[in-house]
Amino acid sequence: MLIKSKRGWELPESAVTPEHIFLSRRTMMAAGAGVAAAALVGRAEAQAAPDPTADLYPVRRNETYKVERPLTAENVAGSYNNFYEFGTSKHIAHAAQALPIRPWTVKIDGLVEKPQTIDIDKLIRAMPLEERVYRFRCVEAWAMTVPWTGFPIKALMDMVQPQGSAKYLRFETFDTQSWAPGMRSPWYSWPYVEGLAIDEAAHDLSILVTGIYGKPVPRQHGAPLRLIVPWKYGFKSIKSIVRISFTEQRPQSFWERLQGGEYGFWANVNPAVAHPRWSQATEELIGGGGRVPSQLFNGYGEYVAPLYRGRERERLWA
Ligand SMILES: Nc1nc2c(c(=O)[nH]1)N[C@H]1C(S)=C(S)[C@@H](COP(=O)(O)O)O[C@H]1N2
Ligand SMILES: [Mo]
Repeated sequence: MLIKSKRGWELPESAVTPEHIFLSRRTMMAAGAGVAAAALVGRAEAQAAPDPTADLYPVRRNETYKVERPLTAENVAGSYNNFYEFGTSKHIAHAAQALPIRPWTVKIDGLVEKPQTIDIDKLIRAMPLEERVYRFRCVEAWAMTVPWTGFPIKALMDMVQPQGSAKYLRFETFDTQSWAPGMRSPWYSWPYVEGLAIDEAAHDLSILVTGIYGKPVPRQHGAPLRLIVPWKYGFKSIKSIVRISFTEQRPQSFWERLQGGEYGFWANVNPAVAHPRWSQATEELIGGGGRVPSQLFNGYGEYVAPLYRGRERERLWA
């Protein structure tokens, strides 16, 4: 159900938002004005500090995973975002500047030999950073091609040493904060949570991102640490992570909990399996690249299809 809006690649929000949420937004907007003033003050403070990891960029590009598409323009990718903590529109980049990204710690706990709470700068400097150009496909049928900087989750797993009983990783975003106005919405169950099976997480394509376009990742893209799993729909790629837990039980993710009929745990890209409300056969390249066919596993099937052998009875495709 795609309707042309002013910019051809933008979906009308009513097409991609569960209806009760779309309707409630009008009510929420009335409450939003007071927060804006407080957020302005926070934003000025947050922006003042230089990024303490800026000296690390740009880093060497790993050319293993080739992408045939041109890169999406940096300003296009950086101004068309999904980050519901800051609101349900695509234009949250300005509001997201209120996110304080230092000091920042990541708690790694659960079924690991070396649980720890690690300072973000210590973590970034300890990990093997590289640049990866990946296709990125949102479940809403838009796509971009972006040079991420990050490190394989496998490197973090080697640091904390998962126990044999660990079967899943559960990722969590920061919890409710006054400077994140979207979190005042009663429709969602915060914080944002996502999960991966441990073999998916250990795959070389799965990275924790610290940068983009050869610079530290900006707040609207999920600073200072976000997940990228390029063969899955974009909602799996959780932003601004504060906690990673190794679990035996499969975690329930944010969208799965809200709307399980439309968004499942595995969420692998498959053009042949339609979303209940729209086709996934094609995708719009944001920034004017036109509409192109979508690809099974977003084009990464040669690398990741083996992960799903023996899992055929699961609901693998979002
Ligand atoms: N914490 C958090 N992570 C999130 C989201 C969100 O709303 N909150 N949106 C997801 C969705 S639906 C997409 S498509 C991508 C968008 O990433 P980008 O804005 O960097 O392109 O972030 C994902 N990670
Ligand atoms: Mo998305």
